Amino acid sequence: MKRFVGVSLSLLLVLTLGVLGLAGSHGDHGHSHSHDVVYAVAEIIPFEEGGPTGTAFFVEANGVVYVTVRAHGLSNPLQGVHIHEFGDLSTPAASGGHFDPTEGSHGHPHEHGSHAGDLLNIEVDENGVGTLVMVKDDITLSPGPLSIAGRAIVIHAEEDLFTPENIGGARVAGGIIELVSMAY
Ligand SMILES: [Cu+2]
Repeated sequence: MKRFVGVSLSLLLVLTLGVLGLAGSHGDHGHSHSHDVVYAVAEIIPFEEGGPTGTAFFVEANGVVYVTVRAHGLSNPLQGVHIHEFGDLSTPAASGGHFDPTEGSHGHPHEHGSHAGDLLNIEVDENGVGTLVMVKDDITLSPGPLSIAGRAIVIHAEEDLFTPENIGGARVAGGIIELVSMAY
């Protein structure tokens, strides 16, 4: 299990750096703080034994947050994933509702603005391995009202249809989003 997490984290890093076309973007020494890159990781743990496990990797750069999730042990082709308000996974309900700093509505997109915590569904292959990659411009890792640091990422059992009634069913796994320092 530990090994899976390690391997998958390296994979996420490679994927994300590929998306960013990064490394080079650090070359701007002496420039403003807006060029700082911030990283966070969440180790995703099931609420019940035998449930899904995985890793979420977040990179804040260029004013957006790149989100990459890999998980295994998933059971449906599409399963809802959200950032929930509280970094408490002691019970499925403890993480509260969707992170919603702008008082939006659940959806993707939503005419009144979606919840900042609404992510895409994770796409699951026939082996139960899921991947979710997306870019968010309405959350941050750095401190502020939109920061998801210390909050929870939660995977649901079913597809999120982005309607108030169908947000993905039961909460099956989650992880707390923790800032990490990376040296390059
Ligand atoms: Cu949720």
